[in-house]
Amino acid sequence: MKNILFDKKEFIKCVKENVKTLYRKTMAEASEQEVFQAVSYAVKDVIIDNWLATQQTFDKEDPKMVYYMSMEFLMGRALGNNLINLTAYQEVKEALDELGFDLNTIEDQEPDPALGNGGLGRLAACFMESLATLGYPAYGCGIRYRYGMFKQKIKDGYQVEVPDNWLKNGYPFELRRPEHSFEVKFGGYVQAEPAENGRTKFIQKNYQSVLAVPYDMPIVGYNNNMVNTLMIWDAEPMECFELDSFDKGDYRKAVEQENLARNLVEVLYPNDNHIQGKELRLKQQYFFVSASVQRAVARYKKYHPDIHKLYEKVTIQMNDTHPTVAVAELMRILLDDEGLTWDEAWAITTKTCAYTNHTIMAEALEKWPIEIFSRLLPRIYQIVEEINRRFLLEVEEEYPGNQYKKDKMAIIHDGQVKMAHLAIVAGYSVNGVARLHTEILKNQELKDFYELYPEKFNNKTNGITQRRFLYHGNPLLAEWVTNKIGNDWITNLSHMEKLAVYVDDPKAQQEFMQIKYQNKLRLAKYIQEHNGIEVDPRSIFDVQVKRLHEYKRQLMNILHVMYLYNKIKEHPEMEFYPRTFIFGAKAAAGYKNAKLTIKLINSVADVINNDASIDNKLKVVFIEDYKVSNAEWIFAAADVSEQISTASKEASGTGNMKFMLNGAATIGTMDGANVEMAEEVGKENMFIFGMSSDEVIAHEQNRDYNPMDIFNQDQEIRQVLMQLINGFYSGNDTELFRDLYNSLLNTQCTQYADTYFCLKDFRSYAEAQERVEKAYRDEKGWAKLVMLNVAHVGKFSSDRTIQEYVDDIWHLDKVKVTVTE
Ligand code: 26W
Repeated sequence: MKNILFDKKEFIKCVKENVKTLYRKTMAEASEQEVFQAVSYAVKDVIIDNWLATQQTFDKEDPKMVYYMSMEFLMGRALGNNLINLTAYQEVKEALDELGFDLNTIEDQEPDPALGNGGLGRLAACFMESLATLGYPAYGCGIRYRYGMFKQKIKDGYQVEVPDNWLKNGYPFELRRPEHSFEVKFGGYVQAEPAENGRTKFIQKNYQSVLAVPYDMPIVGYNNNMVNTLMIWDAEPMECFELDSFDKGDYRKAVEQENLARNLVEVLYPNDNHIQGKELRLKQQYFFVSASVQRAVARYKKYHPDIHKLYEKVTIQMNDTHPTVAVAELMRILLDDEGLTWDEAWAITTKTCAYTNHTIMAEALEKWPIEIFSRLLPRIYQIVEEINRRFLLEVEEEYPGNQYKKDKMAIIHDGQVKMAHLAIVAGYSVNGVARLHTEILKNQELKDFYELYPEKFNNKTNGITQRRFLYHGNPLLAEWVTNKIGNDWITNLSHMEKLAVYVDDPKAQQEFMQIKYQNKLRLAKYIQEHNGIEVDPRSIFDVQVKRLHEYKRQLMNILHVMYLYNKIKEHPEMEFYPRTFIFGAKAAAGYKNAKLTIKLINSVADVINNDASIDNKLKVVFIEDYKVSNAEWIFAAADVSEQISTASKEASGTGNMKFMLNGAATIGTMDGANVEMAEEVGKENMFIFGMSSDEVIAHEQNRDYNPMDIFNQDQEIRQVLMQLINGFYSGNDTELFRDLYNSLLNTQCTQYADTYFCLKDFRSYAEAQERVEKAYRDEKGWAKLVMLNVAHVGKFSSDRTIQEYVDDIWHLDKVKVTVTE
């Protein structure tokens, strides 16, 4: 099978052949899952040719590579996007039609590879796609979790977590590469021995080890023959050792090692923005980082004799602090395996590693107890100690006698290893993910480091890939855009600007809103099938989909719904444009208030959706199992995008950009990338409300906010809050939602009540929602507003973000791949 791109017949033949050899079946006998597998293998065949050609080009041209290290890659389904990027979607669709199958249904058979939690993991996936599309050589490095993000079921209004066995039918787009396996060592102790050159050798003894085996996944660039690689590591027991030690009678250790391998990659920690400090998580981190750094160094050494110039060909980007042990692992390899001096090794490492910060939430900052860290990684710990020792000398030099500074900035302090400090000290670049976020890092959170190393700090505002979130997710709008302005937007989103000439054109407005309506019908059908709730596609679809977290304020959203319901009940005559409030969110399994918020949303939905007296003016829907695949449909169908985090808390957000791209209007705070969206499209074309980040930070510092004042003064807010504890939404159970009530008002529960200022911002939010309704009633005005949003979305392509990383941090050259038959 050579080229499906232009040969439908060949493709059909290949699919039939695959069904036969894989399942010993004819097409008529094959299940949809089996057809999915057969089609995917046929597609992989095509990809492989390009993949080989890409590797050959790398071998020949010897370009610098970025190794993007991330605990999470939230890839979403591959089949549809691979077809789009191979520019074969239409042909394959037609081929499958001929075979009597619908491509959409076949795509639906693919499990969502959900090897990530939320924003950070999905960003990594967008970045991989943009790198390939722009023609930059890159490896993604991660973990092949057996179980990804849990599947969410809603039972009796509560979230229930169900394991996500994504590999159960086999995953056609991965390739096991045992020839690139590496050993990773844990525990034991370090022995210092004199070496021939008069130096000291450090040897890890009595350790346990596992074999890291990579699986490669192809990352297909758009229409350019480029195929980069995502390598995700599986852990296998070191078999030879097992037999040996059995012979030596050390059976227990052999079994332990086998268990280590099994447990290591078993499951993704489903926490977002909150660390638990679990030993197994540190093991996962060192496991994939050690294997990836070993592979990077091995690949470099294959072509280059001089290890001192590693940084000329290799750059490592650390996606948050999770892979920060990379710094010490690279030092270890350079010192212990390559025999370099400390200064030589440090000079290389500090030109190779760079760090991206994704959050300022205190509970997300990684700190490891020395006890765990040094026991698990004894040699790595020694190296970190030495990095810390030398760093503190540097601080002493800069701020003589200032012990306070040293305590604050130390990498190891108070019994803990602070990963962010390690990443900043050893990295040559530190970046935030939106302008406001980077400014907060420089002026507040990382102020001390910014003063010491101003040249390291820079901003890279996040972006998203339009190939997935418009072309694939919203084919109707994609086609419309192409008809209007041509298809340059696919690889250069700034071309969307050209739509500006249509925003006042009544025909274009009408077409645009008709497409939105079609997408709302598609989502309404999904909701009917999955939730059994009937929603009116003519109502305003007001959507908040993202991880559930108190700082994202889903609670404020649902409190506002409760408030609206009270108003409608009290004033049935009041004009009210029908609205459907749609939520989708997973809560970390141990996050109580987050889970209770899900229960509250579902309870409010129960009451409101079953109240015939309000004439279908309000509907509330909680979409079960929000994930990349249904996200694409949700963005396409949204009228209103809820981006309502407490200002200063959302580093960037990327959902905000996906909604904007699909023609939804944003109601939001001046937080994260919302600020830059407002700059691009104009504040008047968004619905901005709430305190600024400066105001929030001032209240936090002065501790002068008391939500009780609002409770006492605002009758309507008080009524809503009382409904949390008077059984109104809980079948008379006054205790069910008490914790939520307390989180808003009771100072005994948290350090201070209403930590995220839901009540403080409530009135401003409600008022902004009134503006939304008024704007929506003006059909032409609304069409213009959302079309302007689409026209000004250009900046938020991950292609732009990646180009900035390349220009300012990585300094890569583009590669051109040609495929010869
Ligand atoms: C250890 C637990 C843990 C897990 C994930 C801590 C922290 C994280 C991430 C840093 C959380 C995260 O996904 N942050 C999000 O990153 C996105 C991409 O940059 C931003 O758009 C979001 O604003 C930010 O919350």
